[in-house]
Amino acid sequence: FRVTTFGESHGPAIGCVVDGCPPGIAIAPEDFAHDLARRATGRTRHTSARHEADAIEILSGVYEGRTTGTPIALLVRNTDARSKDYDRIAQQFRPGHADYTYWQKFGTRDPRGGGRSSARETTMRVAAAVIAKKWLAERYGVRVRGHLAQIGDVLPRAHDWRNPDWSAVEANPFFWPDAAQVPELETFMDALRKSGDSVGARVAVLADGVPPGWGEPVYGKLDAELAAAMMSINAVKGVEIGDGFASVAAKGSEHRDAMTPNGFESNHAGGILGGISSGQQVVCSVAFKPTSSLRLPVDGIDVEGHAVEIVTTGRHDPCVGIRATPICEAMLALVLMDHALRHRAQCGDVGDVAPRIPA
Ligand code: EPS
Repeated sequence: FRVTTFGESHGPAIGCVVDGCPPGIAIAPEDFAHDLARRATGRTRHTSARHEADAIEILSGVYEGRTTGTPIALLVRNTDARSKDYDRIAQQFRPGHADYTYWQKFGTRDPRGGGRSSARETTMRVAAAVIAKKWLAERYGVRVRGHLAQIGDVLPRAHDWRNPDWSAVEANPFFWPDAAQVPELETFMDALRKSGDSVGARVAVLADGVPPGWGEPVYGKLDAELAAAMMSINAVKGVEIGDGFASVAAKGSEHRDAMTPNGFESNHAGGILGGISSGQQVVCSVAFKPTSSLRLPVDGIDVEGHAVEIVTTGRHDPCVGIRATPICEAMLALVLMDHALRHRAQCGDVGDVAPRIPA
């Protein structure tokens, strides 16, 4: 199961091609609307003001409402791409942005709205994962869900981050699990936006119902591929599986997850042992850096190497991590579907062995 995306933020369209999808999955353009709207800009004052309809066109791979097994091509047309500023941006490198490294690599770049390095690209990951989420849910009862677990230095108050109140998460623009805290976040974000600055965020993504056996023991470990998938999202600077970096300070006697005939007694490992799913909840948390495009001036250089003061105007997210919850869900679903198919191809039902303890 392989997904490639194409298109630039200010080009005519963005799209993806999904290869290796099983035939027979019922899919229609309307199925994409919910998750694309969760990720989109312009829906609340706390995200970029760019307004895109993000309407999916299915170009291939679906006939009479069902996948055919051939490549699925999905397209979204850009309708609100505008800037007065291409010439200036093309002459400067915005600190913290991919401008400089694209230039060093390619010797050229598409300066329109960040081109490929824009968060716009993630639209198509979310679109592709709508198919994966549907297949995983229908075939295996797997549910992939996420929420914001930290924004700047603000943490949710009392809550179990691996088992949050999901109805609260979906009822506010921050995907925040603590409903009572939402007014505080609104005030925090309003002040941040007015100051012209940005903050980072942590997204938690969880998959329930994953059977044991998905993953590979050495080269294609489930956790290795999850980490790579999350790190491939723009602005991601860290990924943890299970207890992640907190494992450093733990004793082995605390960290190992004791097993009983009735199930595991804990889940420090995050549902993956030796690169293979254990049947427990798959637990992943992802760190997003603060957006670098700010109207606050910063030292930079231009394409001739001269010092310049850089001020980025235009529409930007004060916290790109807010919109990242559906993106992280998407990457988790895509990796899980790939591994489900790989496991089936190699092992068939061999993995379905006794004893199997409950999740
Ligand atoms: C982005 C800047 C803004 C965002 C964009 C990401 O776009 P523009 O340059 O057109 O003002 O709106 O995100 C999206 C359009 C999207 O759909 O995610 C940036 O600099 O990365």
